[in-house]
Amino acid sequence: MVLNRRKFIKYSIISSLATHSVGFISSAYADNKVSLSNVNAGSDSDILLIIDVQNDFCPGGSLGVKDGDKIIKNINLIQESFSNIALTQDWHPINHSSFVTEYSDKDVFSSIDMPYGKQTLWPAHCVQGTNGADFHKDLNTLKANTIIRKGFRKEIDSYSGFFENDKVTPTGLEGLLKTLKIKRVFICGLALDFCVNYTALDAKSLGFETIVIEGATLPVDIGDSIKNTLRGFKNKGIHYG
Ligand code: VGL
Ligand code: ZN
Repeated sequence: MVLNRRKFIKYSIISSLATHSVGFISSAYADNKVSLSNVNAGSDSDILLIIDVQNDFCPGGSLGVKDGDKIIKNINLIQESFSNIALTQDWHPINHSSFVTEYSDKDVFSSIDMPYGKQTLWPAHCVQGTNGADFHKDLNTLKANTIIRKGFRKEIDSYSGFFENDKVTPTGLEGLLKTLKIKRVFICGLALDFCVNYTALDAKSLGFETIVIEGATLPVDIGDSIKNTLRGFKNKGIHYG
């Protein structure tokens, strides 16, 4: 029965990871904060998107997010409340054009002009079929409806779970959500300032109510990436808390 599957996300679950979130976020952007204690998440029109919880984005990985593995416990707890869950998996060919290793004269984290716009150059990461591309062993992957892979075309990167970085090549996630009659999209995972950010921006512009779960995401933190992400959430009406 639908009613029995609806559960409340207890704020205690979310706040248990507060020490791992980025300190200034809550005070600087207090007005778009949401208290998940009031959000009755988990109805059939809600989905939880778990972005890129893969070994290369966790400590020890080639693009490791500090404490990235510490959010996994929280993500697993949150999953218990949802009947719809989709995982994304960054899935690059070994010679992907976003890898700094493809260029002899470029620095890591510098950017280059691609036909679709500016592209940050990353250390090689999430190479198809490698351990770095696998989901972290602690992540519960059993409940997910589906796994969306992205970034598998050599010439184009993909941060968002919905569209590649050209903003037009779809991953298929939009179609899935529309078919499932999803209204609200809850987003967690790695990294807050890149793939979580672009997934949230696309979710919102596609018309979904969009909530990024603060206690279940962490940033890579390059330049002003965190500040820009949070400003964008605020400007676009993406809930963050
Ligand atoms: C990501 C950089 C490159 C992410 C993926 O998951 O945030 N960041 N590829
Ligand atoms: Zn990538």
